Amino acid sequence: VNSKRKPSLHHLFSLNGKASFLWHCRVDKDRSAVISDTELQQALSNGTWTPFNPVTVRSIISMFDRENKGGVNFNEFAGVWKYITDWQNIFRTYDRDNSGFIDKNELKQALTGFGYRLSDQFYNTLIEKFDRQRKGQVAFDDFIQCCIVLQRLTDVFRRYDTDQDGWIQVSYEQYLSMVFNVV
Ligand SMILES: [Ca+2]
Ligand SMILES: [Ca+2]
Ligand SMILES: [Ca+2]
Repeated sequence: VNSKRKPSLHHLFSLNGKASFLWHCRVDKDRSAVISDTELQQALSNGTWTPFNPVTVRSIISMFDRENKGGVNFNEFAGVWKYITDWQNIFRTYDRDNSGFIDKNELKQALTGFGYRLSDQFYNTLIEKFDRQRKGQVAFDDFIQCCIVLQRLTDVFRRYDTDQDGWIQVSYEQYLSMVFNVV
């Protein structure tokens, strides 16, 4: 019934000029001047009634948390907000049928648009890995997570694939270093 609900920031931030006020009142619930994972998670919607993927929340917070304080301050939060809004626009662009989910074909179009060249079979693997709700397609939060992980893994691979032919040969310890860069 609610599959048509669109991902949103719960309309917290529709008024730019009021962002600071709203930030203090609505997102930073404990008034600590730092937005924690839990506080951000509560401010976000994935378009379904399930809680926003905590792994995605952690990925985003750690991306903007420059001092490793386990959350983001007001300035950093502006970056978080823009990042999520950008993803929201991307998600809406590729959710062609407006279903509130990205299915395999939509994912293929999105990732191809980002420059990835992946086989049809690998898209099944991606959906299987990131479809937290077991619907055969991915919600907003899982879509972001899929793209973040794919980009991290690709970046590490590229560092080793110096001739850019899509093949690498790595030793055991190089392999461990590659994995440590991602996990
Ligand atoms: Ca707080
Ligand atoms: Ca869709
Ligand atoms: Ca190579």
